[in-house]
Amino acid sequence: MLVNGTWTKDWQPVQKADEKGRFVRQVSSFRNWITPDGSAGPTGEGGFPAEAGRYRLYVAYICPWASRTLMARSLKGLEEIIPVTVVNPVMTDQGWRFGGYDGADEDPLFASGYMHELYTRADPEFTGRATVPVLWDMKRNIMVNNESADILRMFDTAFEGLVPSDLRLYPEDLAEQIDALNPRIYDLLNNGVYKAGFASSQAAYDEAVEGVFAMLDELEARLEGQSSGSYLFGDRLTETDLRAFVTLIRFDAAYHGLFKTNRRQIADYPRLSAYMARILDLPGVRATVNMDHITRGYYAIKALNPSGIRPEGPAHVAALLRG
Ligand SMILES: N[C@@H](CCC(=O)N[C@@H](CS)C(=O)NCC(=O)O)C(=O)O
Repeated sequence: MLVNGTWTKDWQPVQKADEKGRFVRQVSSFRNWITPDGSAGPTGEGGFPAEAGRYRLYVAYICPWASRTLMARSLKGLEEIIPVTVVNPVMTDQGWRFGGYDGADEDPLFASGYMHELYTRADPEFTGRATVPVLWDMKRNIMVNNESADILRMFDTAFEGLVPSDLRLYPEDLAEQIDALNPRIYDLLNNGVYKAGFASSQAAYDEAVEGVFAMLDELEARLEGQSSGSYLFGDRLTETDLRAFVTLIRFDAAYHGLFKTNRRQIADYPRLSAYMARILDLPGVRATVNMDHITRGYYAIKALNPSGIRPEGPAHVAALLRG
C-alpha cells in the first residue's frame, strides 16, 4: 500500500484484520461526484459536470466492486461517453498493474506501470490501498471518486441529459428499501465471502460463512415469494440487483473453492440461479463478466493459493457464460 505517497515494502497481501481475525476492508477516500451541472454531490467537492469523453473508469474484471460500476455503465448506455481501462487480473507486490495479459490495457493517460501511480498523481501524499474502481477526470487530471457505490449512483443520474434512459437503478420510491437491503447484502454476502476467504481464525471464518449462507437463503426465499422473472424488488432492476449479481456470478467458480464458502453452490439454489442468468442476459451485462480474468486473478492470490494453480472450473459456469 501507499504511505505518504510512497509504495511500502511491508505490503500485506492478506488484508487488514481486526483483533478477532476478521477481514477489514478499507474505506474509500476520493468522494467527489459528477453531477449534471457540476454542482457538488452528496460528498466531496463540485466542479465535475457531466460531459461526454471527459471521465475514464479504471477497473479490474476480477473485482466485484469495479464490475458493478461496469454494469451500470452498460445498462445506462454510457459506453460511448465513459471510456474504460482494465488492469491485469493478477495482483502484484505493487498492487494492480497495467497490461501484460490478454484483455488487460495499458494506461492510456500516463503510461503508468501500476495503479498506485494514479493515486500519487491524484494525491502525492496519499496513504492507503490503491483500489479499483477509480473514476478519473481527464480534463482536470484528478481523481473524482474511488467508491463504487457512489460511482453506481452517479452513473444512474448524472448523464441523463446526455444519454436519456428509462432505467432507474435507484428509484426514489424504492430508495428506503434499497438503503435497508444494500448494507446487509454488502456485509453478509459481497464482503462476507472475502471475510470467509481472508479470515485468520476459525471463529472468524465460521461467522462469515454463516452470514454468507444466511443471505443466500434469504435472497432465494425472497425470489420464491415473487412472480417468476422478477428482481429483488419486483419487476424493476435496481442497483441492489447489480450488487447481488457480481458476487453470485463469481461464487461457484471462485469463492466456493478459494474462499472456502462451500456449504452450497449457487447452482443449488434454483431461483438464484435463474435470477443470475436473467441478469446476465440483459443487454451489455455479459461483456462485463470476464471469467478468465476472474479465475486467473482469484486463484493467483498467493496467500490463499501458493501454487497459483487454477482449477478447471465448474462446467455449469462455462455453460452459463456461453449463454
Ligand atoms: N470501497 C471500494 C472497495 C474496492 C476494493 O476493495 N477493490 C479491491 C479489488 S476487489 C482492490 O482494488 N484492492 C486492492 C488492494 O486492496 O490493494 C469500492 O467499493 O469501490
